[in-house]
Amino acid sequence: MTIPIVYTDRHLLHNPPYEIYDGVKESYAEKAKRLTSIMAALKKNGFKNIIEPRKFSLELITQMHQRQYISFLQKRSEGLKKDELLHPSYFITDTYAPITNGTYDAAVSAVDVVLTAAELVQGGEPTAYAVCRPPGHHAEYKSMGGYCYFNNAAIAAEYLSKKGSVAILDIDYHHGNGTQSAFYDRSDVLYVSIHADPADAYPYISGFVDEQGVREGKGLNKNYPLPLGTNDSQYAETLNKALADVRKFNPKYLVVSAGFDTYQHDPICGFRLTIPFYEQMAQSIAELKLPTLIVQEGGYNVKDLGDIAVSFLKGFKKSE
Ligand code: OKP
Ligand code: ZN
Repeated sequence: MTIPIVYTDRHLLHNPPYEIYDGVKESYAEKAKRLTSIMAALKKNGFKNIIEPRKFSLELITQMHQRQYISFLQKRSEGLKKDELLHPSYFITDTYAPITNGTYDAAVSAVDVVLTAAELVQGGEPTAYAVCRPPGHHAEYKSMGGYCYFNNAAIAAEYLSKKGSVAILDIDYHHGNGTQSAFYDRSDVLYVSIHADPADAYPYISGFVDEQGVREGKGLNKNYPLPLGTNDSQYAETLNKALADVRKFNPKYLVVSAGFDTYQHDPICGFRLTIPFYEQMAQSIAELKLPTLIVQEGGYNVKDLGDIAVSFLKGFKKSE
């Protein structure tokens, strides 16, 4: 049996035509085709255990997001015509998370995907992969931003944390400000992130080394910013430090916020990781021998995204 892959095409409902960067309209990098690329490559490479998500109660979203925020997104989304785009004035941190008619439904579907995969891991599956979009790790308690609306990984980690402690390893190129803030004062959830130095890259205002958690969460937030141009061996060295943090915390579950925008040919990012390195990375993660939920975050090279995902999953298969 191969790794269960949870996927639904309801994400297609969200496909904004453009984003605004420094006042200029650009093509939207977080394209629906990203997941098409991943699913095609997985099927082609023998990952055939594909599962439709089941519907979860919306109450699980309210554990990580304010009710007014959730209903704002729903109402604004559903009030739009098919081709309308809204950059709201409230509940938003930047110009990279516009609302369209299908945004709310797609965002809810991503939560269903990640919770279905979390449930499998909780039920004894060693690894499950949630192929979801829109991504989540920039979404905070009451704000959307950076292509994110609901924080899929945080909602799943919260769900798993009811049964035991959780470590979140965020390997997306960008710092997951939303996930960090969700668990910043908690002792039962560790957040460890490797990302481009926020001095050079989005989200600019968080992801620095001195953000280490507060109160019961003190010491349980770890940021590893890396310079532009980081390559495989430099990344591997930092990954080992991050994995040592996870080992020391000794959690019951691991959630990996898996962004593939660290890839050398990503169109909007600046690291230099190669496709075979993702398998190596996954093997090191799998050596933790923890029940692991993989949550799709970023990754914008539509053409190569599928090959990266396949390489990554191969690293987990070896440990089965
Ligand atoms: C989301 B995830 C480029 C600027 C856009 C927004 C990045 C959001 C990344 N035109 N910056 O973490 O991959
Ligand atoms: Zn990213």
